[in-house]
Amino acid sequence: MNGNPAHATFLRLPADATRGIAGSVIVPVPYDGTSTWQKGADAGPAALLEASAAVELYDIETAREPWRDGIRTLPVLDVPPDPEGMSSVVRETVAAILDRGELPVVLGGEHSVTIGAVDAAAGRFDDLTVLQIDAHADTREEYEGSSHNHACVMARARERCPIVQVGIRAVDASEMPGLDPARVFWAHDIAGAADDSWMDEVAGLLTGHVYVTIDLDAFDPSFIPATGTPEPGGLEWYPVNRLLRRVARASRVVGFDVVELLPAEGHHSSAFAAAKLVYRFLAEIGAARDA
Ligand SMILES: [Mn+2]
Repeated sequence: MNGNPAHATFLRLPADATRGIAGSVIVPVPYDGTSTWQKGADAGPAALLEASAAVELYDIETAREPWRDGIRTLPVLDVPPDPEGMSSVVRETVAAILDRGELPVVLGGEHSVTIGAVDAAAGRFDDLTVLQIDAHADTREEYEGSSHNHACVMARARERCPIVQVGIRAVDASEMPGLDPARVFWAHDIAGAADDSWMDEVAGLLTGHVYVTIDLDAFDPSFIPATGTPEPGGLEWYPVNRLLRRVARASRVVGFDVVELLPAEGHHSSAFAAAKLVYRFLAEIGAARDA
């Protein structure tokens, strides 16, 4: 490997490390235009990319080196401040990646960065399902004057395709009538589950093509505290990894995002966990395609 990328890259891979391979494309979107409580998610992509330099390139669980499948990192996406304009830029960028047969991996930024990515994926795949792993349902029709607020992400997604929601433990009363109990996997039920059979139910609801959006606040704040809205009672590391493995084997994952990292002094473990999560999911997707 040689060559020096002009911008921060995932795993600090040289820009030409896997030239010519149609692999995955990391899309950093440092956007924080609509978040409602703690600000700072715009610093998320840079913190994740910096932490990724410390991720081991060998993945133990799949016995693979996923970077060999090809991982490119785009320069930080230049987006306008309004969420609708930002969503258009993300949509065009992700659509171009999908057109090349590559796998987009969007790094937030706050959760509204997902809207454009889902738009692009739903435009390309008729049988898309969006799997959301999140503490929040994010199904408000509108919030603080915008239909593209981060609290509205899944309301926009379900206009395009079926959705499945995992890890949910914070909703507004107005959202409850619109949630489908058969497609919501509440955090308190997951915490009390005797085994992983709920993951089979999740996989059973998916269609041939799946886009996965991972809000880091889905995880328990005891080990990922650096998010904008940390909710207690979150998911643990290994169950989520097992879920991602099942999803990658049950369906074709056409893209995913990891959002809402809000870097905080003394909490670099959160950025590292986010980086490792991206690499682990790429490992599972690659292993499923090889199988
Ligand atoms: Mn959330």
